[in-house]
Amino acid sequence: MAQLINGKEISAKVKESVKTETKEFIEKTGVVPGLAVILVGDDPASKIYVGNKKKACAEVGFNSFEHILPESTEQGELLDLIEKLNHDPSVHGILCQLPLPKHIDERAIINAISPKKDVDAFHPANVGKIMIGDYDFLPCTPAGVMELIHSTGVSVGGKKCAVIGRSNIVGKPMAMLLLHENGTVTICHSKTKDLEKECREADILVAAVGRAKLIKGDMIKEGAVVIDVGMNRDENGKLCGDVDFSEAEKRASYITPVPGGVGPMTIAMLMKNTLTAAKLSLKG
Ligand code: L34
Repeated sequence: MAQLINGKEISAKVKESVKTETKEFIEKTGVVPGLAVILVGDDPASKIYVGNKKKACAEVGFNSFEHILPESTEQGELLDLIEKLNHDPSVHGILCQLPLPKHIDERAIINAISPKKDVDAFHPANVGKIMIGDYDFLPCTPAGVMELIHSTGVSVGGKKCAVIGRSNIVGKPMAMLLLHENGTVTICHSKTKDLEKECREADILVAAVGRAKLIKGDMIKEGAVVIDVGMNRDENGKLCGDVDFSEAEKRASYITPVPGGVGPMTIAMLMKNTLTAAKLSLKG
């Protein structure tokens, strides 16, 4: 039976260390790190995630600035807000919760955020830096996954890693972070010929597709580390991941639950990035 990787507990430790460091930073500089979170529309899941981010800011001692805008918000209005936040000295991190309504060009919004305040690390300048391995921020979810893998004591070096999903937000940067730690990485996607085989060969499996219980128990290598990034609803409306947990835990050595796995880590890493952004702001 697999050992559970407790994302709640590990994220609490990360936040605790950010809190301690923040206190020292404020004492030394008088600057209180500030995070602006923009939410457009009323997607219920996004509301929960944004609410959790606001709560985490309070926990670690940051200022948080919430901008809740209606679904009908025009792209120009959103760009104006971002421009204002780019120039606001009390705001060190800017995050625009995705997905955005269809009439807004996500790429245009991401590109408008100052790379120094881009705590998601979605801006092309930051994506490029990550590719080279010389970066200020790592994207929150992949960085959180790396922390979860580290917590197991299993080293990535030389291991076969399969990343299922190739999004710009999770799959692609995830593969890059595993590569930085010398994993042999395969990225799988909807056109992959034999997903079962690719999964079964993986010592470390990261599922980030967004399809409930896509990864069955028999697709998992005996003793693999299984990280489930998925956030789906099952047939009963219950929160579940991309991995069929009850089957997978019989084969994996370590596995993350959903909820209580990757989700809380995403938020903890966002706190870490916001503190980094506040420090960067003093470097001019
Ligand atoms: N810009 N958009 C931007 N940055 C991000 O980093 C995100 N992401 C993803 C969606 N859009 C984004 C998040 O914040 C996913 N995500 C996220 C954040 C937090 C949680 C899940 C996803 C989370 O708190 N999950 C809880 C359960 C929450 C619930 O009850 O629904 C957990 O324990 O997994």
